[in-house]
Amino acid sequence: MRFSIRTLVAIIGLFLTLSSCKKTVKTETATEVNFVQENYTKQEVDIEMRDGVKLHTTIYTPKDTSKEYPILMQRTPYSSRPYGAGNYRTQIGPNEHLMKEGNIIVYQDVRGRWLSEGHYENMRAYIPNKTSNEQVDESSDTYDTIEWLVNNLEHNNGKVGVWGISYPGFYATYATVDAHPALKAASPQACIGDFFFDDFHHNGAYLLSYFRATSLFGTPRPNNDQPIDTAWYVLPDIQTEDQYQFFLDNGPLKNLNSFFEYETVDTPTLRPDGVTDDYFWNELKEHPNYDELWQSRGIIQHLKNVKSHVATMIVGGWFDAEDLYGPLETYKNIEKHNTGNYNTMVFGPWDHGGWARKKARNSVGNYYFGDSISLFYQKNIETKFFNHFLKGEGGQNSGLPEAYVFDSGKKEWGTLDAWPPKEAEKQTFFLSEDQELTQGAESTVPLKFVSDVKKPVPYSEDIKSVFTPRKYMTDDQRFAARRSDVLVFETEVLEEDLTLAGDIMAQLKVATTGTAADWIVKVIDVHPMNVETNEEMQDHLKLANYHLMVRSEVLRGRFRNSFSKPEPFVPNQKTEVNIKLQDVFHTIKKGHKLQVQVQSTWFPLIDLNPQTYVDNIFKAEESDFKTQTHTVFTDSQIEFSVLR
Ligand code: PG9
Repeated sequence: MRFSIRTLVAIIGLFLTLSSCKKTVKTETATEVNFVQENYTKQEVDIEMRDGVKLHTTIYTPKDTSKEYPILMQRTPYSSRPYGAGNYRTQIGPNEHLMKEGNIIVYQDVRGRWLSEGHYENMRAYIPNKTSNEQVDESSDTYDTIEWLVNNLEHNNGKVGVWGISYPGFYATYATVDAHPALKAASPQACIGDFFFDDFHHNGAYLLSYFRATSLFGTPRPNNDQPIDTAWYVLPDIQTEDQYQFFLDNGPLKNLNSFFEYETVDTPTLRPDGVTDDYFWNELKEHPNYDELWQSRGIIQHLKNVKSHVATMIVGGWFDAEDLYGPLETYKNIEKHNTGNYNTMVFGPWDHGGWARKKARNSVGNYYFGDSISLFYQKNIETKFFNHFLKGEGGQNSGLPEAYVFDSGKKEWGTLDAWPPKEAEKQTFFLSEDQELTQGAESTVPLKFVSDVKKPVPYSEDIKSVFTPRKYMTDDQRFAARRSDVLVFETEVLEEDLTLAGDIMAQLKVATTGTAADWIVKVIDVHPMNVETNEEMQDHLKLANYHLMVRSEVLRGRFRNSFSKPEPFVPNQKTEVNIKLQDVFHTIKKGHKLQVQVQSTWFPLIDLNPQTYVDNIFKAEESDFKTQTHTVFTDSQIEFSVLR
């Protein structure tokens, strides 16, 4: 039997999907005693929403029916599987404690995904002031689901909690909007806030490193969007582990369109006007600016009226490469717009979803933070939160602080009564000549570097094909510091601890010979030359002089004044570019140095800026990409929030 190349690629892609799919669900293995199957019954129901669409819902109920239980629900685009009466997950609920002590645990395929009916929309827009049953969104779907559960499930105590990490975290946030009265506790974790600042974009720069995840969210379901119990999408197979070289050789983004012409769905492949068969790729490439499509789908703007019967605990990781904007902005906006609500945050030294893992040694990439940090969180924070509001007396006295935040420099938990801390003060450093970071600016000197589009600055030294970026957030930055197209500024060896607590604002004064440029700022903790290396460290690296990236961010220069109205640079004109870097809680310890790096390419984490202004980079031509000379002036400064 001969397979066409395309079919072969599809088969390989399907294998990769199954093996690398981000949200694998642990199901029962022959030897493993399945606690869930031993102690829970499972039922699957299709719950009808107000517009008649049915959402597939899997319900695990404790076999011990001598008492009543709260309902803990996760709504997900990643499937409520395994499907079928005899198939059970081996882990259910937010953590093992809540699974073992007994709760009713519910998973639901969101509208348009897997076995649920309807059409999927990424980050479906909220409809305020609904006037008909045809006006539905994730808020109304959650409301209708909770209404059915509390009225139809035996042994439920009438109280509901929601939780979720990442996209499921977004649905948990959504549940708090026009919340059902039975909803008493919500824990959005690494929750997406807005796809223009989380995941697929950072301040308008497209994350090319997310390329392989596109088809998971944009491939139309076959048979005209019918419910399906197996993965219908194929992750693009670029057939190499060297993503840097692949994307550099690929050239302009428009050369990627061919990956999004699907033969497997009943629609023609490339339509005449260049529209591909992936509706999410079409949205990405047709909407390069922060326009109505993205604005309408951000959830942060709708957190102005969270009912006080919903307690919220927002969880995130300081080194989360995917969703950092979301959890921070979700916590801050609930706090800002809803006085009197129980709203708290937990931020630890984790990557994306790290707090849910059970590994004793907690590290991110090369960097070790300590033992059992996530296990401590699961037992003493997350379980305590849900039990207080779903089984206990509820109310403000949960025994938990407003902000449970881990200092990633001191490597210890802090419990604060506000975030950012009220006592934090602004401290400004200048990007000075001689690669110095100084407290004052003597003169204004232009520091120039050539930004070569044929040799962009790698975002990582690793040769690895990622589904989404992750490890780079704590990667060593010496490889970049030693490049001529990366400007480096650092303090002397600190004579006392410097605790950074809150956001960071880079106020750059720049110029370019071109008419377009990206600006990347990295904040780095330079370790002493004589420290012991930890076991997680890659062989070619040592902790001695390790340049730990503590925070990084990009701003696509065209959006410096507005994310909706992009502007070119005027060649060689000194221009202000302000970049907000997400919050940190990190002590640069005595004996370490604080370093700042500035660069203009970060490849292929983000796509390449042509460095000549075009309306839409997704449609740029090869000829638009030009090497330019950029300048950073030494009256540029970086403002930290510092806790004395
Ligand atoms: N926020 C993560 C993600 C979204 C979209 C594509 C890839 C990753 C997540 O849901 O894990």
